[in-house]
Amino acid sequence: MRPRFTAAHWGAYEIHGTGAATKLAPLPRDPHPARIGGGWLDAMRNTDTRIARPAIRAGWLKSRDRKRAGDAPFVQVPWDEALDIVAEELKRIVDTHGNSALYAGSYGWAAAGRFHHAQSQMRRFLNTIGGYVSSANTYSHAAAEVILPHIVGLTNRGFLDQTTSWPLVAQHCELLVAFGGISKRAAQVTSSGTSVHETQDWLDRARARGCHIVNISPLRSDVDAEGGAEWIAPRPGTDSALMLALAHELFVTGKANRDFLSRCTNGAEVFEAYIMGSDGTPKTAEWAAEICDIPSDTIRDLAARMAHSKTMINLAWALQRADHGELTLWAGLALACVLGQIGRPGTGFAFGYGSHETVGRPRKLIDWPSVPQGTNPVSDFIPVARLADMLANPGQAYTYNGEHRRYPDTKMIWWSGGNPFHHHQDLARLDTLWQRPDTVVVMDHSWTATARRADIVLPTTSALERDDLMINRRDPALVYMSAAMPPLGEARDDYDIFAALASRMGTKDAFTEGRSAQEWHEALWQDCAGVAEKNGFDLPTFDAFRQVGLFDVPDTAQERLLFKDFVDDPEANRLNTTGGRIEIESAAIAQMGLADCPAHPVWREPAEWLGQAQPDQLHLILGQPDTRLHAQNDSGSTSKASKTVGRETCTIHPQVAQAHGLENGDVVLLENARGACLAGVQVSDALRPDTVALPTGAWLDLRVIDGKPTCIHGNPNMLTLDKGSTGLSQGNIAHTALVRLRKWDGPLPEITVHRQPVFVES
Ligand SMILES: Nc1nc2c(c(=O)[nH]1)N[C@H]1C(S)=C(S)[C@@H](COP(=O)(O)OP(=O)(O)OC[C@H]3O[C@@H](n4cnc5c(=O)[nH]c(N)nc54)[C@H](O)[C@@H]3O)O[C@H]1N2
Ligand SMILES: Nc1nc2c(c(=O)[nH]1)N[C@H]1C(S)=C(S)[C@@H](COP(=O)(O)OP(=O)(O)OC[C@H]3O[C@@H](n4cnc5c(=O)[nH]c(N)nc54)[C@H](O)[C@@H]3O)O[C@H]1N2
Ligand SMILES: [Mo]
Repeated sequence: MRPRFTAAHWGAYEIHGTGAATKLAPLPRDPHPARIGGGWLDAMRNTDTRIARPAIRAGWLKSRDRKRAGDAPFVQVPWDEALDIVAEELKRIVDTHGNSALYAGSYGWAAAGRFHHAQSQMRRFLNTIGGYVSSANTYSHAAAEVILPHIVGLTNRGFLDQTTSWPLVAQHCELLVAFGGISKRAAQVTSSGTSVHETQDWLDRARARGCHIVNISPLRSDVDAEGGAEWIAPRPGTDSALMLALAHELFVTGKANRDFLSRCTNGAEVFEAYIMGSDGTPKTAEWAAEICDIPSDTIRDLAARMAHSKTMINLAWALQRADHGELTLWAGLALACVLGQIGRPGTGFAFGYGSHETVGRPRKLIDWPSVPQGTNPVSDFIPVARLADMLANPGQAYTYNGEHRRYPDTKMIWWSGGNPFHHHQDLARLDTLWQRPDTVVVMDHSWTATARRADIVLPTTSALERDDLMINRRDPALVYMSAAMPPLGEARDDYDIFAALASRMGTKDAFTEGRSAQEWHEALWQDCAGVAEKNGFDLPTFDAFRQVGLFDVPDTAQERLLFKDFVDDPEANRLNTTGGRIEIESAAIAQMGLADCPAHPVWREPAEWLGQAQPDQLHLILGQPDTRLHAQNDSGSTSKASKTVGRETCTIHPQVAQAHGLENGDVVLLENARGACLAGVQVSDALRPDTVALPTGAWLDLRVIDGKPTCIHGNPNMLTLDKGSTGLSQGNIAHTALVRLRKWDGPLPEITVHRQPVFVES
């Protein structure tokens, strides 16, 4: 029998068997299937953590109280009752306070299918009833999204689209300097789904040809050790100082590419003067050695090797998810300009090789259609990571990309397809501020920490319970996603839920356009056929596609070389910046007058860092988890198998283990002024001794222990700092946090977040 298929952000799968015997098998063509996939099916079958029926928080139902807490009791109600209540409340909020009182930024990854995309459906619905306050940018790379248009004249997406392709790196690059590494772990994932995982192979090919990789990161594992890589581990948050010192070294040794600087950049003189000490401090190797805590000889030696090799500089996205993240990205680009190898095969500058599987993929990009969302009549938005600030300070002023804006006054929150009690920083603060709005509606398939903090919970199907289309402009295959299991309990598709709400709001025709989900799939496919035709190929009929399940887009091979045309002829191919070149100094940014983001890249001390730490403080490293996508699949077998005594596992250095009398399998309390969490211990010498690594994504299980808000399950966002990266982008700074650690020898509280909440009768 011909297999059926499904897909997720971490890969595409064949569906084998039926009923209890159903199994998912990665596509045979995928050389490196994602580890994450192992826990998908059982997480979606987990009746302890799935939401089976609509539910309303008992306190809200009874008296509209706002006591949203992780352990709040719920009343299960029939669908019609839940939908009536939601529609009534939505009308009340909009009529009383206007649509600007509805915050539905609803950031999150949801599922990979093109039609049943939670946020698209939600926005489409809310746009039919007058709109909502939205959010700008992402948790992934907000700082880059805002600064790149100023300094290279491209959006972040445009920049990623032009990233030099991996084959050119594999063929030509001699020295790959990877700030934040290039890891198999993060490259498991790409937004919208992928039929193959190739990043690892490109890295291996480069190495096989003799390319030397320098992993500049607190973690050795940020480049796989088996393949071989040199490891330099500066203090976290100090990369920009290292970059400035590398540039200094190039200038003083006469290795700076002055031809490139004068032809292709603006502001190089000011930058050079700063590097040479216009502020009183030359940015020498000794200067940076002190800040970064690495030997000055290492810096000098690396600069020399960069100058005499064909060198590619890559920054992992993580580097700008930190205090002054804009400046770090900018410093990396400026260093690449001083080196002057941008625009040549396999060298120059990249942002995010390894951060997503598709970055640098040598494929033609095809702009497939998506579900039209309509237009939002409300123009108000917040920078996505300023969620808690918005709740704390309605009306307060803040800056964003040169604008002076004010936070709206939120009375209702709508979240579908995201998990702020996973992704936001300083979760104890968010937990307090979350009590402010009148009403919180959450749509999800699982009882996440966010669903538990809602007033009204509407259970959705997961991607495994419905048909959909995997259509990713960066992937060479289109996948017809077939349902692998029936909807769990009373779960409904987001589309059906919004259609039923639209009926109640009087906008059903506008929302559905009279189509069923399958009719939407067919209509989308028709639109795809038009796009295919423009690209010179035909798609099969919808029925044929559904039968076969996979379509391989023909002739997708395409290589790209970032800024080649511009570097070949900067006058003829000006960049879309103020001065038409790469801006090492930006008049537009200078004009904003931001204290924390001046006119050119500089070193600024982060809000918290090891250079200003007590001897017993450690820097918290929180990479993306190897066994999950964020908090998704945390209740599945693969994620659970990676835990220690049921908690997220943190990695500590043997010196820390010795100082605190710890060994593998122990439990520690990580804490700072903001909160605390319990984590299991794994000892390894593959990280800086003054750091502790704890992946993100353990479902928040919050208690108060010794007066302190504590996640007993190991969620690192209890410890992170909720502050904008700079007044330019206001991006999150998840990677900027110091903690203390001690052995936990108290009783181990039982984890309850992987169980159903308490249900009561109304
Ligand atoms: N400390 C720290 N925090 C971080 C980061 C970090 O590096 N460090 N990284 C940040 C980054 S880069 C990101 S992108 C964010 C990610 O943050 P999120 O995207 O919020 O995390 P997910 O767990 O992927 O949340 C997606 C939610 O959608 C739900 N869902 C799945 N399918 C459907 C569906 O069909 N319908 C509906 N309604 N819901 C569905 C899932 O169950 C899940 O709860 O986290 C950020 N947070
Ligand atoms: N398995 C898996 N893969 C994922 C995801 C997932 O949830 N699970 N999420 C996806 C998403 S949404 C995104 S945005 C991308 C993010 O992709 P990345 O940002 O590339 O991934 P991270 O794991 O956040 O960070 C990479 C590494 O940066 C290092 N690092 C931290 N601080 C510093 C520093 O100050 N200096 C230097 N030099 N290095 C530092 C850490 O050691 C960390 O391992 O990952 C994607 N890939
Ligand atoms: Mo992300």
